[in-house]
Amino acid sequence: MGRHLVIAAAQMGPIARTESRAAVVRRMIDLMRQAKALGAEVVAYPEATLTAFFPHWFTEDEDEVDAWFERDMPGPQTQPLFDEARRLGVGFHLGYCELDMSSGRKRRFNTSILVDASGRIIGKYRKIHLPGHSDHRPETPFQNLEKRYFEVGDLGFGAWQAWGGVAGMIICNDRRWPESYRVLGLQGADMIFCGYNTPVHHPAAPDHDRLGQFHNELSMQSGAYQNSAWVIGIAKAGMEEGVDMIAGSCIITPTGEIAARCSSAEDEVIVSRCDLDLGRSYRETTFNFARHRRTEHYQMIVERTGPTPP
Ligand code: ING
Repeated sequence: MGRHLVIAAAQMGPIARTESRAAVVRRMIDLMRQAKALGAEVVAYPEATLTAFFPHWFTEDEDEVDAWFERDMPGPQTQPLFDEARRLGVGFHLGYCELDMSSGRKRRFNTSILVDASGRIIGKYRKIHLPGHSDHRPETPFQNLEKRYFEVGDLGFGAWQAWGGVAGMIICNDRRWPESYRVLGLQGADMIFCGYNTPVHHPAAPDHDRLGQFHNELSMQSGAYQNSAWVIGIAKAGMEEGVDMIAGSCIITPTGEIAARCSSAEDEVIVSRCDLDLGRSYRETTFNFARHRRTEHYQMIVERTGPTPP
């Protein structure tokens, strides 16, 4: 009898700048109930689930920026989500914007957590690959100011024993970098959760737009296959404050196949009964790191800064 876990991806449609946390949490609870009714044991929400994706616009008003962040998790506005999860007996993944004061100064991170059915936070991750720019670019149709509003994550890529397996997290742009998955694969991750807010249009490279959904799936399918892990990609989707974002939330098997995919750009739940042993034959053969990886040789290549001179 394999280790099975029913995982749901709870895709969120657009969140308005003026939408209250309470209203968003009500939407999230509705999705959690739908997922539970479909047999879900774990419900995964997107990156920065609680608010509109504010890095898409510029502000210098520090109080306005701080209003997009959570000082406590759970806090008064997110406690109802934790309470409902406990009532339903489900665990969840949550992406949110974290304001941390523990070091005596204000630090802001693009963060995600794993929470078990009792409401205990199993693990926390802070986004490492921050795309975009820190300067205001008024000439572009929208901004991506993650480098302005967030610090680079300082927790590395962690993996934790959870739900009968090993779970890890990456966030959005992290999914485009193979290292993100590999560091988790080296820790034996069976499942990797990845929320994202991805505009259809890429102002810096508009010719990439037509391949946005393809690159989304290519990145996550590759990461899943090359590290023998389930990858759960969860979008904040649709036209949000004038920025159209891709949907395509999906649950990907360790073989690299898409087991379930959302069909809308709205609030939508998909579920998959995940066999956590499905990656075993790959980890023991094709991707047997101990037998086949040769990091000592990689190190030599990495030290080179360009092609071998003639
Ligand atoms: N968003 C986008 C992402 O990596 C992006 C930014 C889009 C970068 C397309 C490169 C190409 O999906 C976030 N929030 O990282």
